[in-house]
Amino acid sequence: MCPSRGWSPTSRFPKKIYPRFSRDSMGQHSDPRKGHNGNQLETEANADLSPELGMIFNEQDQDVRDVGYQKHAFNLLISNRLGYHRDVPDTRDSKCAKKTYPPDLPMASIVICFYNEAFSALLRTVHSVLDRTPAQLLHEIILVDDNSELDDLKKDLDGYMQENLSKKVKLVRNKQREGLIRGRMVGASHATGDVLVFLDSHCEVNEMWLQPLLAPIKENPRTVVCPVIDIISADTLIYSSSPVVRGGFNWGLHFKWDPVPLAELGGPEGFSAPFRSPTMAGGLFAMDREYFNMLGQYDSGMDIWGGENLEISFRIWMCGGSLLIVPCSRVGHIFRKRRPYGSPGGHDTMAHNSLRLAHVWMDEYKDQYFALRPELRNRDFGDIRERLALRRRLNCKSFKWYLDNIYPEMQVSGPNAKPQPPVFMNKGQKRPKILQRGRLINMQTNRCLVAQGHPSQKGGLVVAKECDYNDSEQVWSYNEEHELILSNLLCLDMSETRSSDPPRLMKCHGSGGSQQWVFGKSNRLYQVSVGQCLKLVDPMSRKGYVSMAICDGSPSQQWHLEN
Ligand code: UD2
Ligand code: MN
Repeated sequence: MCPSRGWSPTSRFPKKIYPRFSRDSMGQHSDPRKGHNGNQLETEANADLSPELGMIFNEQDQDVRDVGYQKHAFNLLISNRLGYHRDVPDTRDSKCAKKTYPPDLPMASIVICFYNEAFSALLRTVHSVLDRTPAQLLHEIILVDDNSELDDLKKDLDGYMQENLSKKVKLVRNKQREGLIRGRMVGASHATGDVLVFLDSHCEVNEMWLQPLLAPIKENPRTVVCPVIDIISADTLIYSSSPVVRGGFNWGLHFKWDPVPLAELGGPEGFSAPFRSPTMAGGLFAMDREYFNMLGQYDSGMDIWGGENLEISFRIWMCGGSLLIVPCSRVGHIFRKRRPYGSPGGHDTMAHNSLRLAHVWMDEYKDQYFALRPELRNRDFGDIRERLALRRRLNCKSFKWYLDNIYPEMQVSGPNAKPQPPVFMNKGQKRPKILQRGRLINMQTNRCLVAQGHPSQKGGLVVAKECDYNDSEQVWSYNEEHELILSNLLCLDMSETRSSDPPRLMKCHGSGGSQQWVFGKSNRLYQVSVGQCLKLVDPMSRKGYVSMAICDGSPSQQWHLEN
C-alpha cells in the first residue's frame, strides 16, 4: 500500500485518453466560487495537445498549481479546470456492454470519507456517481468530513450542496480527525441502504459501474466485490484503463498487485467474469450492509491510514465470505506519488495497524512480518481482545487455511520454502514508437540543446550550445509517449513539484507527467506536468542555460526538432 509509483496498477503504456476541454464546459461546471477569470486555452484541434490543459497563463495559475501539489499531491490547476462533470473513456471489455442485470438489485449507500480533499476532486467524485448511477439504485451518498482544515470544505461545501445537490447527498462531519477507518465506520453507521459502497474522495465512476457490483451481492450477500481501479494521472488527470490484476500482499504487509492466474479466468465469459482476489486495495468496494456489520465492520483501534484493507480481506476469506474483482465495473482513482497528509503526532499508523492485524489474524505467520520488521516485535499495539473475540465468535478459519486455499502463490521463507517460477506481468508491451529524431534547436540563437556533461549522466543539465553535426550525442528522439530522449539514453525530465528547477536528464519512467513534452503553437515546447514552456535564459550568454517559464511565444521559447 505504499503510495509509490509501483503501487498503481499501471501498465507501462496505458491507453491514453485526454480530457475534453471546451470553453462551454468551463463556464458551466467549473468551480463557481473561484472562477477562472476567463482563461482561454488556445484551442487546438489536435486531441493530442490537450495535455495543455495544465498550461499556466499567469501567477494565479502558477499558485493554484504549486499550492495544489503541496496540499494534494496532484495537479489542482487541471482538476479545477475540468470542472465537476466530464466524460471518461469506457474502459470495459466489449463483452461487458452486452451483459444484462436483474431489475430488482439492492439499493446502494455510497460512503465517501475525506480529509482535506480538493473541492473540485471531491465534487467530481460525487457528480460522477450522480451522473452515472440509475436513480432507482442510488439510495444515498454519505460524505464524511474527517475534520478537514481547508476552508472551502466548510461553508462553501454546505452552500454548494444546498444549491446544487439532491437531498440524497448527505454530509456528516467528524468533530475530531478519526482517520479513514473509523471515518468509514461513521459513514456506514448513518447509511440505510442495502449495500455499502466505499469510494475514495478523488474517484470518477465509469459507465454502468454499479450494476455489476450489486448483482453478485444480490446472489450471495457474503460476497464482497471490488471494481477494477482505473488510473487517473496525478499530473495530467488523464483517465486511462488499468490492466486486470488481482490483490496480494507481501510479508512486509504491503498490498501489491498480482497477475490473475489463468485458472481463475477459465469460465466462458473469460476476462469479463468476476474472479477471486486474495486481498483488496482498500478504497473501492461494495458489501452488503448487514454483512458488514455482522463481520465486525473495521477494527476501530486502527488509526488514520493503512492496513485495514488487508485486515478486512483476511477476515472476509477466513470467516466464510468471498472477495471478488468485477472487471465490468470500472472506477478511476487519482494515484498520487506521496500521501499529502500526516497523522496527528506523526505516528506510523501503517505499522500500528499492521501490528494489530498480524496479532489478530496471522497466527504463527506473523513471524514472517517480524522477520522483516524486528523493531516492531515488542511494540505496543493497544487492546485487541475484542477483535480476538470476534474471530472466535465468527468461527473463522486459520491463516494457514487462507494461505493454502486462497493465496497459494504466497511464498513462505524458511528451510522448506518452495521456489516458484517468476511471473512477468506486463509481458509483450512494446517500446513506444519514435515519431521523430533530430537536433533540438533554439530558433532565436540556432543553438542545439545538448547535455551539459555526458548524456548518460543521470540528473545532468541540458544547455544550448553550438550545434556539432558530427556529434551523434546531440540527437534527440521524440516518441509517441511525448518523451524527449537524448542520444537514446535518458529522458528530459521536470520534477513534478518545482517548476523553478531547470529540466534534467533522467531515466525514462514511461508514466508521462514529468517527462511529457508537447510541441505546440508558435514553436513552443510545452511541459505537461509543469504547465510551462522551455526557455533559453539569456541568448547573449555562452553558458546556454535553459529554464521553464510561462509560455509567451517569445523567440527565446521557440524550439524545433530538426531531422
Ligand atoms: C489506499 C486506498 C485507501 C485506503 C488506503 C489504506 C485505494 C484506491 N485507496 O490508499 O482507500 O484503503 O490504501 O489505508 O484503494 N482520509 C480520511 N482521513 C484521514 C486520511 C484519509 O478521511 O485521516 C480519506 C482520504 O481523503 C481519501 C481516503 O481516506 O478519500 C483514502 O486515503 P488516500 O487516498 O490517501 O489513500 P490511498 O489511495 O493512498
Ligand atoms: Mn486515494
